[in-house]
Amino acid sequence: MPTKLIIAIVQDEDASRLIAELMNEGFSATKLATTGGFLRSGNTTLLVGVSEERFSVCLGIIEKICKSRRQVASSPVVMGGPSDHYMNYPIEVTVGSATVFVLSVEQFIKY
Ligand code: 2BA
Repeated sequence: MPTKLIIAIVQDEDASRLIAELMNEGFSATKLATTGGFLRSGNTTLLVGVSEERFSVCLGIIEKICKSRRQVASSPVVMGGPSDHYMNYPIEVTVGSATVFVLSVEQFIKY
């Protein structure tokens, strides 16, 4: 019975391996195709309902599989002057291995 909901935002490159490992270990997961607000590029959000006892196993798998990477993003800069001119310039950011939210499950119902 899931008592916690793990919402894990991971990089697309890690998503397939992560799902495969979670399935191997008997977890159920839902994969959502999502977009990061800052880079505006695709990432993957997984919803995983887990029991109290299996919670740390799931977190351990996420930590083991997901890797942080450097990515180049294009950031708009406002130029000076009377007109509203924008110029894009590349910036490098480190995208974390996984951003994880943990929520308590109030009810779990399957019809
Ligand atoms: P993005 O929003 O595309 O962000 C990608 C990376 O860009 C971030 O990696 C961070 O290194 C950098 N970044 C994000 N916002 C920034 C800002 N305002 N100024 C400068 N750099 C910024 P992570 O922090 O590892 O985040 C990876 C992805 O996880 C994010 O993709 C977003 O989809 C999600 N995320 C991270 N924190 C979140 C939060 N508090 N709420 C919801 N989603 C979050």
